[in-house]
Amino acid sequence: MTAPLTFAAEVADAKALNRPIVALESTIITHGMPYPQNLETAQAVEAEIRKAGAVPATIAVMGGKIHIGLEPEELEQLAQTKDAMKVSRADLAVCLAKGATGATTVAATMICANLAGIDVFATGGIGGVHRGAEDSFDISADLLELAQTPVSVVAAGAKAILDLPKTLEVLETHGVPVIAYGQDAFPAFWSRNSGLPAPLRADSAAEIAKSQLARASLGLPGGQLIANPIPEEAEIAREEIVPVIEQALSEAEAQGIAAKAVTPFLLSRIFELTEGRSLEANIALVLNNARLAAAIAGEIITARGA
Ligand code: PSU
Ligand code: MN
Repeated sequence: MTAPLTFAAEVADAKALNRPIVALESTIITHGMPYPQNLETAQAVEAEIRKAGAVPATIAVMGGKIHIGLEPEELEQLAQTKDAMKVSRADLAVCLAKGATGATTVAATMICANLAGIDVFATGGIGGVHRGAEDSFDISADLLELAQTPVSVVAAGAKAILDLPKTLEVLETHGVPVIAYGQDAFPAFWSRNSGLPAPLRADSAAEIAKSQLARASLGLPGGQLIANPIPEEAEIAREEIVPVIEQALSEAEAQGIAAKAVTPFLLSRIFELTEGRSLEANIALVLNNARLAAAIAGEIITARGA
């Protein structure tokens, strides 16, 4: 049995013409942002990728198929689906078997992108090691996916709702290159600087493309995490965001929120508590990541042709 992939027309054309393609996840749409901003953001991100000379492929599971790229009406439908499954590596096959609608996380989107021959993926933030993981064992499958699936993921670092030092440690243990773009510090989503140094740094899309290809040539499995800092004008100061994060975390604990529900709960509380300010920043950083991902996808094609 081959993987049940179905390609949007635009993505099928791009593949046939060997044009750069950027994969996009869908959990950010169904579980990461409220409607209608989720739809507006998804559309804006796709437009940004086209403007940068690449083709967007938003990935989701619908009707027993993995969709590589959504037609405009499919995207609208997904953005309004209230009961979409949050699909990570563990859930993908079950979601397909059920014929359910599933929104793919970073981990599942990497798997699907790789099956579709797409090398680069843009998102907002990745999952990581949750605070208190020493008791809860809550470590996102995103980290282990980066260690085994050859896709470069462009994100704005990880949110400070996570334990960032432990997240970096787990990535290092599993041999995942964590590469800050254009600076030495590891960015922390809403803030450009987490206060932690990034293990690696790159200053051009071409260099990032070359290191992804070099990894493959060495027979090393896995991808790369490209940590792209939020644009300066969109940044939220740490003093402003840290107390909000602390409040959301203590509410989650008090309400006994666990497992897959933790990240969506924290995201929606932080949006409410900042009255949309966190959402604006979130949108700005995703657009910024889309631009860099498009450039990397273009450079990979150039490097392969050379
Ligand atoms: N972090 C964010 N926004 C998101 C997510 C994480 O800042 O939307 C989503 C992504 O889809 C990510 C997933 O892959 O949550 C991680 O969930 P978990 O921690 O349950 O693996
Ligand atoms: Mn988790």
